[in-house]
Amino acid sequence: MTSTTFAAPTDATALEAPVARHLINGQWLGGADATRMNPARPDQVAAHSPRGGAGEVDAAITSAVAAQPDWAALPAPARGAILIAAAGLLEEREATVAADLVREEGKTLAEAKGEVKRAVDVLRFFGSLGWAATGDVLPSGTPGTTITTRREAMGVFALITPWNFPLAIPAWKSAPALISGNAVVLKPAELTPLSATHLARALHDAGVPAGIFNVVHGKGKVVGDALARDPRIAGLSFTGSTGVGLGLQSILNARRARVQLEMGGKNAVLVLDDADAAAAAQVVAAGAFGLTGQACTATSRVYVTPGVREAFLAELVAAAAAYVPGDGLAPGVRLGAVVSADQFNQDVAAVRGAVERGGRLLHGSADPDSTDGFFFAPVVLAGLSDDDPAVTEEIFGPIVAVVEVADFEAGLAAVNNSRYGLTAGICTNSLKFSTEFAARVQAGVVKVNRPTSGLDLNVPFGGVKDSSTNTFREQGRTALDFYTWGKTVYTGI
Ligand code: UN1
Repeated sequence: MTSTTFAAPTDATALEAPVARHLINGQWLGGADATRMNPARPDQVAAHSPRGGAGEVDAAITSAVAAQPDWAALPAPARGAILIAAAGLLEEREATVAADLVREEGKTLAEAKGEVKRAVDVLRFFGSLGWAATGDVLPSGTPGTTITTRREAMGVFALITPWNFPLAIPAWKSAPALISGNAVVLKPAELTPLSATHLARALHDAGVPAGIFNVVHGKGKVVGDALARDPRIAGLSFTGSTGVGLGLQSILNARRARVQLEMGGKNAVLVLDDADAAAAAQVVAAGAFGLTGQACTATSRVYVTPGVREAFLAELVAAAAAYVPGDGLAPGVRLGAVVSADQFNQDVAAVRGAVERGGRLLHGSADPDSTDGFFFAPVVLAGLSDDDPAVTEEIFGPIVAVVEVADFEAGLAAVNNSRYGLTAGICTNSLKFSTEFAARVQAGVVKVNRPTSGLDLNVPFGGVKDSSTNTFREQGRTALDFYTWGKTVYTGI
């Protein structure tokens, strides 16, 4: 099965799936060293990709360092026009890009198309910021003096991105870096090499100069580590697990380079007595089971007060039944495959452990069959204690634990009793409780009567506690702060 090939590799015609390539100094390079199987079709190859090493990282950074000053010297609207042209190319290629994304990641076609649209919108949003003001004019206490602030490119940024949004996350890190005049070296997740290559191809075809946008595929421990340790990298933005993120942070901090981390979550929703039980169940199901629960913003804990508990659980079980798992490319499938055997086994182990500790399985199974693909029906667990690992630890699957709490105060305390603080939700019709919740919850994103996952691209995103570096936010105009340094200019005339 061949849908797309990148460059014109001599060996690719013999291969049965698309081939991802490194993009280094404007050249498509690398062989088919790694094979990615489709998580929904265990016998189908989804992609081939090269495995880079220190040599590829060095070549990419060297070309980025050489090309960056000319890129930064271009007028910002000219850089923006290239990003906007790349958005158009990605949009034209939507059918291929979305299908490749489904085959390599497992999510549904509707979710993949949504992700392509998001990447397109991100490129257009940051492209249009080429025309926007990037500083202020301020008064000075000294007569005859004006103060202006500027934001300037910093050089070369390393981006390390996960498999769960393999197109949108590379886009929302690259676009603010590029519009600000930086060069980029992207290391995408090894499980999903095609989506990042589609982004690279759109940027390359739209006219991003050689060396300004580079992709090096390969293992995190090899490519990611080499990027983090290279002193020519001005900063590194990472989305992935908390363990890996904290390791990268210590490398970057040692040489005082800039670092932005988006890591784990254990996002909770508090459902109060006054909520509409059916609407709350839809909100929780979308947050917990959408994207197969494989989002760091996914809902995985629910605290519910006694008056609505029974009705909410019945509605949640009914809502879960509508998330039929299967091949994301098949019609009617609402729950895509789990990304890999490792993740599938972790999900199974988490559910089995919870059941062994006395958890009641209200929907789903502790023994799913993965012979025909990593399909995992949504799991609703009840009867667990507050400190059960299924209630406190990130699982990253379509699994939600429901715990009863006495009232709003107890619920808020339970939501905040976590090492993580990415997103948090409340379902209520009370202005008083929703306002109190938004003010007192320890999370970077708060959703009232809306799923914890799903973000608008024009507003800041990031978490607190172990979810994030708590410094620079992603997305929206705020994203530019990470990729630029500030300068304050006093002018006397
Ligand atoms: C979303 O909820 O739409 O990796 C995006 C993640 C987050 C992005 C979530 N950084 O899941």
